Amino acid sequence: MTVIRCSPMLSETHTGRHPRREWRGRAGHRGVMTVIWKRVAASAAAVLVTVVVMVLGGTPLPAQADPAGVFRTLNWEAAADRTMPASAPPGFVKQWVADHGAAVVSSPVRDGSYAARFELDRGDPIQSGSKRAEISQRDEQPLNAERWYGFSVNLPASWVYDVSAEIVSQWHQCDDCGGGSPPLALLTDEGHWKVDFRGDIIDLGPYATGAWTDWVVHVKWRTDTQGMFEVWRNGQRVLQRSGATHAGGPRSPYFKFGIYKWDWANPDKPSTTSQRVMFYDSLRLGDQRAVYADVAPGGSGDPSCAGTVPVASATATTWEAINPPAQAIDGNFSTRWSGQGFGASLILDLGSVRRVCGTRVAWHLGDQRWNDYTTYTSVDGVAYTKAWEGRSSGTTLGFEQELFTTGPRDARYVKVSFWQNPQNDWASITEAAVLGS
Ligand SMILES: [Ca+2]
Ligand SMILES: [Ca+2]
Repeated sequence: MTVIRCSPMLSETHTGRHPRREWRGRAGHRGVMTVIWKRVAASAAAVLVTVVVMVLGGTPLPAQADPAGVFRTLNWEAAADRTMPASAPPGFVKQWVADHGAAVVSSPVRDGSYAARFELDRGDPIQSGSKRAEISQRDEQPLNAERWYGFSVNLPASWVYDVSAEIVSQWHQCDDCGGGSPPLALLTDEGHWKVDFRGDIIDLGPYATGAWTDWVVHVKWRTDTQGMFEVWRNGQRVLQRSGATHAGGPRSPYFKFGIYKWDWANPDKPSTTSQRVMFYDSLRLGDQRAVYADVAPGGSGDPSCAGTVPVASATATTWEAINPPAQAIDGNFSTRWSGQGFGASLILDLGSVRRVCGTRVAWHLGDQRWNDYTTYTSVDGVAYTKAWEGRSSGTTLGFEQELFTTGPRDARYVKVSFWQNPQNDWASITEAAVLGS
């Protein structure tokens, strides 16, 4: 790894663009007083700005994971969403013809009292050029969107093996983006779950019928190397890719779900079934502020990774006096731990050995700069084992959740080690939490 070492800053407390210049070339008492006065004035200005923002309705940062990152929940529990078969729920587009195409049912359900039922018959009329019974997002997704999609699918016993495939969720390129197959799709084919990622068919193994299968898909829609996507099935991450996630266009792909069986539009295509029925529930759509647990069906996902584990205390390998490690676990996103240098580490003590599966870390200035870091765990506080490594997004002040690459493990201590950011050599974490059970 190439480490970019920037000019060290004396402190992160004052975030002037070139703080060292304030200190240099100002010899003597008068110069120091000028500096102090400027800093007092800057602090007062910052407080004033904060007060003005709050008075004008600016929302202080949340004390917990930001539920505002979920911009749409569709689980058919709200009466206004029980619109089928006449129309799609508010904000979505209807893509079925026959009345049996989409309906609201009370059994089976993944959550609450209602779910959606989709039915596609081989003899159904053509809809949008093929055989489908789908609910679609509008084709108005912003360019370079980061999105979380959580949903649950129930394939009944009638979902028998067929040589002809079906898509049950797809991410469709924008309508003026050149056509072709969708860049990402979840499908059933020959008795297996499969993901089609830009023509690469990834087999996820046999599907189960008569049960809910929970899915979480996280995508950074990009046409350059900054893209990525990852997929969880029933709480376990089963797929992760990085790089471009779609071919281009003025907008990001839009989400569709239901049943799409293109072979049925061609009478010459072999298929041994004539009807498909499936159930769908617990859809949550999140943006870049969301984390896994915000959209996971049932709000849980992996039962061993159901929520945050209380942190008993925090320490660090280094810190500046006014930003001690305890401020990384005080529930306040406006206070932080700041430690200087390559490898500066925050250590969270859970008080006893727990089953842990990931971290949530919120970075100071996290919406302006990324941070490279590694997460380690330890049972005894002496021997640490790497659990995850990577880079924060640089796009949010809220929590960013990362699940351990190797899955849940037992640990009492979780260490977050900072390596670099593009601005300076300070590790500054406003809040950190541990996921587990
Ligand atoms: Ca429901
Ligand atoms: Ca804090």
